Amino acid sequence: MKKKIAILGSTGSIGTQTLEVINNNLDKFSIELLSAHSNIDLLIKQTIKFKPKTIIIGNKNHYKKLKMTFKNQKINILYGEDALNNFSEYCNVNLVVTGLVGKLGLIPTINAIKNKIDIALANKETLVIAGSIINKLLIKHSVNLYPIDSEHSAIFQCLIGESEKSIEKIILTASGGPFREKTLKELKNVTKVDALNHPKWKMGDKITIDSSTLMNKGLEVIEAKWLFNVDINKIEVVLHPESIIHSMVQFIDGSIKAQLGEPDMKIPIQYALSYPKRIKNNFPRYKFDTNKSLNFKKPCLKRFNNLKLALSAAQNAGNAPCILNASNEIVVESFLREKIKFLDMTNIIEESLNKISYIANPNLEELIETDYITRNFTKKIINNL
Ligand code: MN3
Repeated sequence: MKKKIAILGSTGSIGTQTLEVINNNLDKFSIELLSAHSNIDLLIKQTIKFKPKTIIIGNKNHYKKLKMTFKNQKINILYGEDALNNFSEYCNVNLVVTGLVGKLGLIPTINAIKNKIDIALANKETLVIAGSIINKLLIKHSVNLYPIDSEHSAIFQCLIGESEKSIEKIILTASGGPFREKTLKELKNVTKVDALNHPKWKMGDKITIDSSTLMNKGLEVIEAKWLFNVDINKIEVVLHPESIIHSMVQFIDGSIKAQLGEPDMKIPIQYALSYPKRIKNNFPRYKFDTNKSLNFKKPCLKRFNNLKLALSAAQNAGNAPCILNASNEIVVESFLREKIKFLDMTNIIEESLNKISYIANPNLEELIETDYITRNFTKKIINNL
């Protein structure tokens, strides 16, 4: 029987690569639902090719065109955030791939869990905001969540056959992004174009900016904490510019396992879809004879204050990671619109973390409220700059 799949964010970087994987394995997977924000032309192409029963477009302005395009066909066409949040009502699937960006992924993920749909998660912000709530729901509804993030897929693979109790340390590798070697002075004037030019990974704009500020690695530390149930103190970040080792686990006997490969998101995506099996593919292989060295270095928290802020938000827990994430989403958006400079981002996030009220054990409503207040607070700071 084919595994039935829904993809949220099908026109983004994760969505398109998921469809590439599925296109190579049409005997194993079928597409039941696709959602896209506003890239209607690509959504139409994907719909013609993969024949989902339901499609959701975020931007209402495109709804009419979709209706016209598929007017004589039995495709359920929906629009808006409500439809996305409740996507599970409109499909019968075994697994949902959430390739959504930012907080937008939170409610659809919660609804998927409540409807007993397994999750392949690329949307790390969901765990950053509400990891504790998500984990409780996963247990309550016996739902599996498989990481797509390459580092977390690596750790997941290293932990097969191991028990959580024997983990001594998780070692998250980081490419360091395009500004790894830049001084603080040089970072002052880097542009959006420089930041979007990632040396190793081709990804969406938001995560590429997060990689250039190392916020991405901070979010990934928090993501790892919830995925693998480990204390923040047991997670170490190591710069590894070649991005060949995708992450490692050190066990209590001193043994270290690593997962390696070419930096290609299709590998972790395919594994999340096929787990516990592996599927043969023709993706490029890592060649030890042409790649001479792998390098490692400690990240500089002075130059990359975002990583420090994320680690301390993770330590403080409660709604602190939610504040960190909400403020970060707004500053990244403003940096992309060239309203603020590179180093403004980290200063504004720090101010948000200092000023927004702390809640030790927030429920979902309090987290949504924190997110809302933080976004407004951050926008105000930016407008007053
Ligand atoms: Mn990653």
